[in-house]
Amino acid sequence: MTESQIIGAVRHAADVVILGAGPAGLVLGNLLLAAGVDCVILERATRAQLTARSRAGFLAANTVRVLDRHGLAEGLRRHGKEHAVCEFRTEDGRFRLDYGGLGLGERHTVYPQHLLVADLLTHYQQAGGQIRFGTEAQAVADIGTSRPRVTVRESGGREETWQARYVAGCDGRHGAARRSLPPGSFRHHRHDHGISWLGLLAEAPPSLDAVGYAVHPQGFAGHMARTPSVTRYYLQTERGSAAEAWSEERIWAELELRMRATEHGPLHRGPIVQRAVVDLESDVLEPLRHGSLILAGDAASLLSPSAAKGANLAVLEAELLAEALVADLMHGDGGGLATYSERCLRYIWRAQEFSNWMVRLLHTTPGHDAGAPFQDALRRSRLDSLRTSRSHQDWFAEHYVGV
Ligand code: RFL
Repeated sequence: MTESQIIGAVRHAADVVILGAGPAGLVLGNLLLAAGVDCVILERATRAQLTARSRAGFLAANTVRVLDRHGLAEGLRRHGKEHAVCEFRTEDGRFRLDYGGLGLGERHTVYPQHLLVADLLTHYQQAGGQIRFGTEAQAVADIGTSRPRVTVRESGGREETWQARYVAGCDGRHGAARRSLPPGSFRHHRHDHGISWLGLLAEAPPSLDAVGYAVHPQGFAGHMARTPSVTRYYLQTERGSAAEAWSEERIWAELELRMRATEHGPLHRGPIVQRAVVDLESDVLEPLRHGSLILAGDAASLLSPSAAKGANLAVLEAELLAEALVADLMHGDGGGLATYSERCLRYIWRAQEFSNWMVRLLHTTPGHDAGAPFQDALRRSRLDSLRTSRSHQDWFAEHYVGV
């Protein structure tokens, strides 16, 4: 039986079927629509779920430029806040880096991902874009042909089939696009950092005017502003521990200890409104294109959240993919699609390298590891170099804000 027979009769068609309405899928959808390409977005979640999902917040200067270029930056221009300082708190004291004045002189814009997703969605729908919510892609078949098909299950349980010229897999790490790649047709580079974070959202104003990175013998703690009344915190936690095992009192006590609040100032406490354990893992799929199925965003590569790169790469890749698809479908020029994977992988590996460096900068090595004292001495030296060396600071700033 061929793949087509398994899937059954075609019900719908679009030139480009986009799986997933995260930053990657929505930027791609908006750009294709603006260029007159017939496309549809298939999204598993409901609109309400999608626009309530808090995740990223730090948008790189390049991300803002991409969104600006295509008229998609109105919300973040109006409500986002520029940000350019980070503060390290370690056993050797505290230092701040005004990264906006270092390296290429670029800054972040802090704008919560769910607000960006809501803006992109509104823009897409107001421009007449097709999107199906509550529609879960099951599999993509016939990717070796110019008529790939996507089977979907609608929220009522009904199965349908979409036919396309290209399928853009923007459905994240656990999506149907990755599952549909033929075994043996790609390399899956994977790295588990062996570290877990308890990711928290507190209904409390930021406690410092900088991103806070605290390195402590008890483990890492992080502080990142989201809005004037909401702050994201991270606490390194034992692998396998449950988010619910932490009482609010214990969370604040641990944050204050690791961030050395008695020395550097108190934290603004408030109710913890979201919590989830994140295992720090990274992966890259190579190549990103398999015939008529092309990956972008987290579906292409997962980054540990240590350097806040995932959403930024997703936007960059979506722009590259949109340009390549428009050139192919509107002008018969397949050159961009032929080089898409190679071009994205250069950005992806640089972001992976920096994120990996950040993981090693921010975490003490577990005590039971025989090499722990040596690794910890290296980490302290790395932080010292970052505190004192202007060229190291320039390097950091360029990679921290850039993609
Ligand atoms: P998304 O945003 O996960 O969107 C994928 C969409 O696909 C849908 N989906 C499906 N739809 C149809 N059929 C299926 N079979 C489907 N399977 C999934 C999902 O419902 C979803 O709507 O992927 P995309 O577009 O590639 O964007 C990636 C970013 O969301 C991600 O990299 C960032 O959130 C990572 N990240 C951060 N990145 C930054 O650049 N800056 C940050 O400050 C930052 N902070 C973070 C983060 C990730 C975090 N988590 C989730 C660990 C903070 C956290 C806590």
